[in-house]
Amino acid sequence: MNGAESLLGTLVDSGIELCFTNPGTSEMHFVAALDEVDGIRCVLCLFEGVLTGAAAGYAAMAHKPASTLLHLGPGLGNALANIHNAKKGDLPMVNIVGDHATYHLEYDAPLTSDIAGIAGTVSHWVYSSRSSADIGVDTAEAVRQAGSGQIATLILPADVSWGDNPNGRAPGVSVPPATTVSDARIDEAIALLRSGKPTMLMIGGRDIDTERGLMLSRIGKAAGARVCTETFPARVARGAGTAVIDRLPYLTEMAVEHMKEIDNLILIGAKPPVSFFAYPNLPSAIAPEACTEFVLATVNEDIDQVLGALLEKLDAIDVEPDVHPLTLPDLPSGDLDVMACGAAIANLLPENAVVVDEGITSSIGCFPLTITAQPHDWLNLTGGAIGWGLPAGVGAALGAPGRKVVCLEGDGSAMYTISALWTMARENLNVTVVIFNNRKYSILELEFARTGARGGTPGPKAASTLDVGSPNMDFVALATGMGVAATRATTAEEFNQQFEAAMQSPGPHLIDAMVPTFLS
Ligand SMILES: Cc1ncc(C[n+]2csc(CCOP(=O)(O)OP(=O)(O)O)c2C)c(N)n1
Repeated sequence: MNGAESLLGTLVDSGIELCFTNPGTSEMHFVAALDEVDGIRCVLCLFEGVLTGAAAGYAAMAHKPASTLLHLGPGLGNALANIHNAKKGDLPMVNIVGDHATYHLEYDAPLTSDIAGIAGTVSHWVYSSRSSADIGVDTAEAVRQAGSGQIATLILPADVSWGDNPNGRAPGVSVPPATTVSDARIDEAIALLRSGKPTMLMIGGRDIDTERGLMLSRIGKAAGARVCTETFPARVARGAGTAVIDRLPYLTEMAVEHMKEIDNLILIGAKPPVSFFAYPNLPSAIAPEACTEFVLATVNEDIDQVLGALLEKLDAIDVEPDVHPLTLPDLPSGDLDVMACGAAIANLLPENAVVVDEGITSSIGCFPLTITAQPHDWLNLTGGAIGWGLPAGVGAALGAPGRKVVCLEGDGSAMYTISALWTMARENLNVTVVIFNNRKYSILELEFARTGARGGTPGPKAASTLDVGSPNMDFVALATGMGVAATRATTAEEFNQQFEAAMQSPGPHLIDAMVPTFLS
């Protein structure tokens, strides 16, 4: 057995079933090992940012990491933005980055670079394997480090990959359960809830599933506390039968307003809320200065245990949660705009769908309209780096087989990682992409005004940097050029018909929805 075979075998024995790849010469023995070691599916992506975005979407749905295969420092560099997004969402990933053979590094060949330095910016753990005999153990350690929410990057020199490994595979690793929260900490939270002061429970984390939401609603009602999710949790269950829970608004002004009466903020898997950006005259921290922020559970602690304990101690088990009914908006007619798309999506979304949200300004319209649709999961962009949505759609489809995935995409965001469409076609993934083709970086027009730059009004050069409509992008041509069936919708009736058809047939589809900007 060579090093690469030992590495792959150890991944398989640790429950890793997927490797998103974009290899080069230094990874050829790894690639060869894919045919020697059973149990791992390899999915080719044509740009490294696609494969790490796919790994993030997969982890959100599968509750475990995928592995990635990246080509030295430049391949890793291309992948960084979506590793960053996964890191901010506390989603696990095991990156394998090929390197030159150890003895070749001193020659400073063209692709030589500081891989560990690049990896360190987005990884919790980085290690360069030193010998073929140890690669199995190193791989097991990478999986252990990734656990349920960290980024582990293992550098694999070519000679470690091709050298003999007398030790074979290392024993597989299983992820330990989340850490339990002490009774003392739970009692402190209860004291805050009983303090008589206005208190908010804010939940976040990798997965706010239906059960967690319902528990939180009961607890909030029993304690007389407001309940809220963080602005962009990695995954949240929504739709009919899920609990009525506010989401902290994105805009700083609105978020501050949302929390201005709060004296105690109890955080469950959520971080203390902060403004997405700094703006002149707006605070960075969202909660009022005098508010007590209390971390009841971090994202890596046992959120179910904490919610269960609160339910019991507050006598909330029999409290009826506030639950969304099933209420579908009528199918729209006439001109096509974001609200019409949102109404059609809400009306036609199948039960158990997964919505990947990178619709940027267009999602402001679609989000509220879908809250009483059929039950579904909603994946958010956790790290703010756009170019995540289409890749995350790839990963979500692979991590949740049998479920329909709907990607809501801004036209600008889609272009960063447009080659994800090719992987959707090649793997025949059950993904419907809705492009909100508004021909603008619309959010940046708003942000320009909010920052107060140039008095809030862009000059012609500035305006040209926010306008992606010249030339217009033809997403039907782009998609069909990569093997994805695509149609263009210019009226609400066309959108209804195309979205319904896409919901009823498996495989990838793209709808190029010609809409005015939501903010116009
Ligand atoms: C990696 C990265 N580059 C640039 C940005 C800045 N940025 C934020 S939103 C945006 C444009 C989004 O445009 P689009 O997807 O068309 O959505 P719209 O604003 O029109 O709704 C840009 C460039 C970013 N967030 N991340």
